[in-house]
Amino acid sequence: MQPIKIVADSAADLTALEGVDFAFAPLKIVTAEREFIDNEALNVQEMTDFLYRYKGRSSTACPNVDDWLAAFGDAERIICITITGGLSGSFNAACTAKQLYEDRYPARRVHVIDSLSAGPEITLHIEKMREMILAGHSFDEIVTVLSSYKTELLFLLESLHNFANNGRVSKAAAAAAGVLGIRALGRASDEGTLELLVKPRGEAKSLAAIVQNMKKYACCGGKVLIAHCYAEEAANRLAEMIRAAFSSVTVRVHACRGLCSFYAEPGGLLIGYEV
Ligand code: X90
Repeated sequence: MQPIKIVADSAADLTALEGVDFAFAPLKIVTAEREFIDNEALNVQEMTDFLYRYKGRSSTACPNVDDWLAAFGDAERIICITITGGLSGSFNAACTAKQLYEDRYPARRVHVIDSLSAGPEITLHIEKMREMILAGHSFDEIVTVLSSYKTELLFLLESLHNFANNGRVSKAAAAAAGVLGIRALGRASDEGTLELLVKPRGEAKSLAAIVQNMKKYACCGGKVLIAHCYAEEAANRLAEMIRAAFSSVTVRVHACRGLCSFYAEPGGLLIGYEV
């Protein structure tokens, strides 16, 4: 059987994956003064500090076709997952790379998945791929199982400034929802865009609202991954609340890498879970 490589972009918050062939294509965080490549060498703390002080415009850029081809390397079988195509060009670039790759090497196969999400929801799908590869499943079996692997993403953001400034939500919509500079809880919509749910006040109410919406949006007591942007304490507190609310969950907490930190902003939490 052909070995299978997992390829993602840096929105998955993973720089390495044990026991399987893995590579990722980094996104970039761009300012007039400095550009940050979201790879394993990025010092996220230093980037966040710089952005906090920086008064100019900042934006992001998705991997281009060559970045994806570099991540594909020379693998025979590739399963590739991207940040939501609803907010980024990453998925389109990966699809173009797949076409070129398969034309150039007719015996090779690339399956590209639009996660319609970001951060820990992508990580869950990658962990599922990894488990299946290690258990010896075939490329086709893994692709089939993944297509019906159901997960959700909730996010608690301190501000939507970087989304609004980059046209990922319209300024008018953000202003109408009253979320500029205000904490908002939302979910990744079925189209892979931001769906705002509530504007909770204070940390206790915010964390309670997350648990409440996990119930509403079908948390099944399986795996939960919490990614935080400089909010480790809140993330750990939330993990305890989730363990208390759902029997049989396994909850893990990790820090966002560059791209997710840029959009989540300090204080932000992303919660991916199985449904
Ligand atoms: O430049 C680019 O192509 C990247 C644009 C990325 C925009 C989305 C980043 C999301 C980061 C923040 C909260 C969760 C959002 C839910 C997505 C549906 C994570």
